Amino acid sequence: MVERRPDEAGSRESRFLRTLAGEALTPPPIWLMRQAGRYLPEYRELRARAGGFLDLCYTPKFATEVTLQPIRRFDLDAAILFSDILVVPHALGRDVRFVEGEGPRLDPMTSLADVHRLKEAIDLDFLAPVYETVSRVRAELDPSKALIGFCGAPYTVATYMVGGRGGEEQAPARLLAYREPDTFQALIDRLVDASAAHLLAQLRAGADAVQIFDSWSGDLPPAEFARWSTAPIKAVCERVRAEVPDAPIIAFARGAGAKLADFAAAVPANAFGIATSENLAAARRAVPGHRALQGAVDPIALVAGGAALDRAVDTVLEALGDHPLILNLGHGVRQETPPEHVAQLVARARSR
Ligand code: 1CP
Repeated sequence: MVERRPDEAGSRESRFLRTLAGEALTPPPIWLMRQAGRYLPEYRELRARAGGFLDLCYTPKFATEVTLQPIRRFDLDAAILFSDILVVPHALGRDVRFVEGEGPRLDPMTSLADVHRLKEAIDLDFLAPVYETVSRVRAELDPSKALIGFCGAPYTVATYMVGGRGGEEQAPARLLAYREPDTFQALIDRLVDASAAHLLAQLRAGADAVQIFDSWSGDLPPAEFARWSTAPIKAVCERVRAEVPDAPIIAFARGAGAKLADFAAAVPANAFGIATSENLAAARRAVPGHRALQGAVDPIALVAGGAALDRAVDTVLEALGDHPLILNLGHGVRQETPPEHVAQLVARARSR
């Protein structure tokens, strides 16, 4: 059992953590998925000095700095650890590379033998620099601001491990799940263990909350979604809560749509992420009670800026403003986003 600093949320008066505890605040706390990254000139400068993307992730001095850059610039309510969902397969012994201008590449896994070749348990020593980054960020961050740790959901991480890369509907993983469900289940089971251990290590190092990103499960038909997205995410939450009973958790099954109600009924998270394409009123009905919603400004409206961005912010605040809400995007900040537009989003949300 982990010791949590007793009056953590209260003493820090973190508006983000109060919202995860079920309070509806005006204005809502704000952070943005992919708030650190290439759209920021200070990120590009540091990235060039660090070498590769993984060097940046595994060098605490650099990763700490990159995590804090958007907080300094925009006064957001939460920082998210600068890392990637693919550090988990890396720490299970897979080869992970990031190809400049293209994205992640892994050696595709095709058989049960490949699953058996994974490390028995995630190598937390290998990821020690990540946890050191968490501790450094927490020490440097203002007490009123929260630090979010994260992992990819087992399904989304499995799609990269099986396909070797992102791509069209993540078809290789879906094909394996239909053809050899036992093989795919064995991989998912390994990832449930590894993801829970990785989230717990981040919480122990000082993360205030954790988010589970399921970026690709929204495409699945309902029965497959229940098996490969809902059940493993529920299992990860239960493993985490068995060790840290009050761990604040955000679950983001991007594009869950009409599947969100069943997902939220099964998954014991404090908040649910809402993608750009979702109907906000329906999302609100799907998550009853005091559990929070997080989203869902269109990242392309953030690129556009101006009156379109103001309208996009207002639409979310009008639909969800009296519900516990964490204002965010429906997906990550895009590289072509002018940084001033992030400042505009924050100002608009805080002016109401
Ligand atoms: O400089 C660069 O070239 C790196 C681009 C980059 C960045 C900034 C990648 C490669 N990852 C990240 C950071 C990252 N990734 C964070 C850090 C914190 C923040 O939000 O600011 C987080 C939370 C992620 C999570 C992540 N990685 C997801 C889930 C969320 C999502 O975007 O759907 C996924 C699917 C990945 C895989 C990945 N890593 C990087 C890229 C370009 C991708 C997507 C590849 C694809 O399109 O399939």
